[in-house]
Formats: sequence, C-alpha cells, structure tokens
Amino acid sequence: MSQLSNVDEAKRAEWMELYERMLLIRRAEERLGKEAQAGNLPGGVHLYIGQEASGVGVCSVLEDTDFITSTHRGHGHFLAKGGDLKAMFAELWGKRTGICKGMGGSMHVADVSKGILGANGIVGGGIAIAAGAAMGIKVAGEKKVAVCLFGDGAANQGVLMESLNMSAVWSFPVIWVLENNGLSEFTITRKVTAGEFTDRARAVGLPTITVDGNDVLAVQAAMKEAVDRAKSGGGSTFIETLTYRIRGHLEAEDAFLGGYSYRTQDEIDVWKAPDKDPILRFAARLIQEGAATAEELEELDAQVIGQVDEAVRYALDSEDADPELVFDITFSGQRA
Ligand SMILES: Cc1ncc(C[n+]2csc(CCOP(=O)(O)OP(=O)(O)O)c2C)c(N)n1
Repeated sequence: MSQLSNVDEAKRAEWMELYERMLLIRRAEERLGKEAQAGNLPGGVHLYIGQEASGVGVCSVLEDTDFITSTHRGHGHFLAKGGDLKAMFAELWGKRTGICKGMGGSMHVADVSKGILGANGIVGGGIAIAAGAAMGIKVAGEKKVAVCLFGDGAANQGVLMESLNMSAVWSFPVIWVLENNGLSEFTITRKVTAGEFTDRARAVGLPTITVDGNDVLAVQAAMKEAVDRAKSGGGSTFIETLTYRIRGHLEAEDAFLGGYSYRTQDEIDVWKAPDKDPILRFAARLIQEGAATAEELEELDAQVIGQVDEAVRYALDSEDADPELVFDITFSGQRA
C-alpha cells in the first residue's frame, strides 16, 4: 500500500473488496464470453460486463440472510452476493458439481443459503418473487430485506406496477433496483417507454433514488439509505442505477442479428473509456486516494485470473449432470 494513503485501513480493506468483487465478475465473464464464442459452453450466456458496480454496490451492504432476485443477466449478481465461482461455472457447463446440480444453467443460478433466490429467464420474473420474499420477512417479523434487481425492459412488464403497489400499501422491506442500461434485448428502451421509471414508483408514494450505476460507492450509499429504511420498518425504496451493457444481449448476438445493429461502436466505446468503465474508474480512485498502487492492482488481477482458470478446470473435471435428477429437483416430492 502507498505511504500516502488518504483512507484508513478499514476503508481501504472495504474498497479493495469492492474492487476485487467487480474484477472477479469481469474476468469470469470475459472467460465465459471466450468459451461461449468457441462453442465450449452448452447454452447461451448474457454477460453483465459494464454493469459490475451496480450489483457489487447493491450486494455490498447485504447479509447472507437478505434476499436478492436476479435476471437472465445474473452471473454478476450471483458473484456479488457471495455465490461460489466454481459452483457457478460447473452449473454453466452442466455438471453435477454445479450450484443447481447442473440442471439449471446460466439463467437459473441460485443459492438460497446465500439469499440468492435465483437468476430468471423470464423477463420480470424476479419482481413478484421479491415482493413475496419481502412479504414473508414482514409476516415473520424478521430484520431482513429482499432486493429485486431488474432491467429497464423488465420495468415495462405489468407485474412491476402490481408489486410496487403492494410493497407500498403493506410497507414491505423490499428494495427495487432498476439497472437501467438503456437497452432491452435489441431495442433502445427509450423508444418503447413513456415517462420516467422512477415516476412509476412515485405514483404509489415510494421514495426514489437515481444514482450513477457505474460508481460503486454511489450505489453503495444509495443502498445503505434504502436498507436502513427497510430494516427499521420504513418500507420500500426504488433505486435506479444508470449504467450500460458493454457486450451484446447474448454472446451469439452478431450471428443472431445477421448484420443488423441497434447501437453504434462509438456509443459502446464511450462506455468502455476510463471515465465510464466502472472498474477502470474505481482503479483510478484507489490509486488517487493512495489505497493501492498500480502494481498491487495488477497483482490482484493476476490472482483473480488464476481463480477463474481454476474454476474452469473444476468445471471441466466434474462429472456431467444426471438427467434422472430432474424428477427429484424440479418439483418438490414428485418422486414420492
Ligand atoms: C417474459 C419474457 N418476454 C420476453 C423475453 C425475451 N427477452 C429476453 S431479455 C429481454 C429484454 C430484457 O431487457 P432488460 O430487462 O432491460 O434487461 P437487459 O437485457 O438490458 O439486461 C427480452 C425481451 C423473455 N425472456 N421473457
């Protein structure tokens, strides 16, 4: 660590943890992108690259006992909430050691022991699940929160208004986190959306916070406010994190679109630049504040890449999923 640090040791350790978590998501997903493009992964992947500060900032203030619901773009949320990288990779490769025994795949990574109620291939599918989880917390009188992470495309699903309404009427300890990356699959969200998303929450009387979703500390501060409110009985908050998806909707996008493009390379490049990319930005901040040196960050990067390599080996060395399991783990009690 630099001798000229502006931050105390506790803060430094916390910031480094945030940085490492974002880096882990980035390096894990870069590897997944390569493997998918080489045809080595069974099934498609939707990468979270560019949005890491949002998921990491959100989950940084949560306990294992707090819940999150996620989306089809769920690897980042899973890792941010403390999900195991090896078990996630094994899941994506369809192996028995996968977090869902290899029966779920990329869009269904879940770990209830960490409060991760699952990624979800149904756009908006996590919204009512989060409302239900929050209702459960309220009925049990527990000091926990449920956090719903969803996209701007999902925000146009009707279930959002129903769930916002219920969360306001019954003062549920639920935090709505709209990760607004401006894109809904291959559509510019603005072209299919009237008004502001935050106004939908205000319409039912919920407090709203709009935050720079590529600034991990800003997201964390917004979440702290919302979690404090929810855990002290003050009910729900709606947070909008403004961010951008750098990769395509899914890794096979180019082949899928056959030459059609819904955005320009210039636009993507703006968001990859050091003043926008959440990881490059935070690295610059760490160095500027004397919390780390460039060499230390490079070393950390090498360690993280090593962890990713190890997780790939673990997945490849694991036994294929057992199709028979479908009868045991899809529906409760089906075999009995
Ligand atoms: C109910 C449902 N309708 C449509 C789709 C197809 N689909 C997959 S992702 C997507 C857009 C999602 O946009 P957003 O919620 O903004 O998430 P992002 O991909 O930007 O992360 C659509 C329409 C789906 N999976 N589920």
